[in-house]
Amino acid sequence: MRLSKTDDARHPASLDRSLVLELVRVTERAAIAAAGWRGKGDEKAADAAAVEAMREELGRVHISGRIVIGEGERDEAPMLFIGETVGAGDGPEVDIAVDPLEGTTLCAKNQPDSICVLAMAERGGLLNAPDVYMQKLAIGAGYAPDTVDIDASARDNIRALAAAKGVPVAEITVCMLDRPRHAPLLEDLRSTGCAIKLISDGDIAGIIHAVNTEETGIDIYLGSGGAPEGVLAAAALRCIGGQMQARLILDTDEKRARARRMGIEDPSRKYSVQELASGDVLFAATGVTDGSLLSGVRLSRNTIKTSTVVMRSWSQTVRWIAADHQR
Ligand code: VTB
Repeated sequence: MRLSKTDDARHPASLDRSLVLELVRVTERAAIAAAGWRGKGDEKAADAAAVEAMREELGRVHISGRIVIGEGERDEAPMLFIGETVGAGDGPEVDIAVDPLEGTTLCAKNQPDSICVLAMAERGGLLNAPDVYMQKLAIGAGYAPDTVDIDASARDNIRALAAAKGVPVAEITVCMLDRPRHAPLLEDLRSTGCAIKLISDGDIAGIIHAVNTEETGIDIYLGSGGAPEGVLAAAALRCIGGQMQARLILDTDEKRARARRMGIEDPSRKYSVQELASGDVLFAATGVTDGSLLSGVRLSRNTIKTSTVVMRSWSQTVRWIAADHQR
């Protein structure tokens, strides 16, 4: 992954850098637990295994953690619910966003790109997003800030991006979730002649790929997906660069009220990467099934191999960690 130093790096390094390795242990443990459920057709069991392992391993980390993005509200999730206190309780106060098993369906069907994800920030650093849809747009670093805009039509954005990149529109590749709700967006994009990579799940990886164009060939991520996944993707982008714009889709009174309870005053606010994840941020993801970002967990008779990426916003270091665990 190409590093792109940005001004972001110049905030104080408030999170102890040794936490980087602690986070790797957490997502590794979750991935190993979920791997036992690959291809078993049971999404709930796979998710529960990842949640339980992640929570247990987090309990060993010397932090006073608070879950701000998790498995849901306290009454609907037994563990890693929003507001839950996690960690050993003897360290810095941090906020944590988790997606213990991103792509539960992918895992249950043993399809590519199921990953375990966690981000950590200083207290107040992560948007407390309700579990609603979020409109998302992401492009790589190196474009002027006003090149594309979430409020412009997809067609205009693709044309502007192609012009800024200096290529014909036909050479622009968009990544988006393959969903019926995206039919109008798809039609608009098709009219431009651009290429579209449709993914069945996993838009955290989709957004990371969109800013990593040289390796993936993907120029832009567009469409709506989960808001929690949007905050996690922004945490990664704080570490690797790239632009993102997002807006919560609060289309009912109930959703607006829920967002208000979580501190969101303006329901139509447009968020930048920095507004989704600010200050010092760490991000870790371990592969469960083989994917375009990470290899999946390899179980053999004596060892378990895991593959993790861990990033730190302050230094913009991206580490790829291949681990052999003794069974
Ligand atoms: C995405 C994607 C997830 O949900 O956010 C998506 O990242 C959004 O919800 O992997 P819909 O499935 O309702 O479109 C997932 O696909 C599954 O949680």
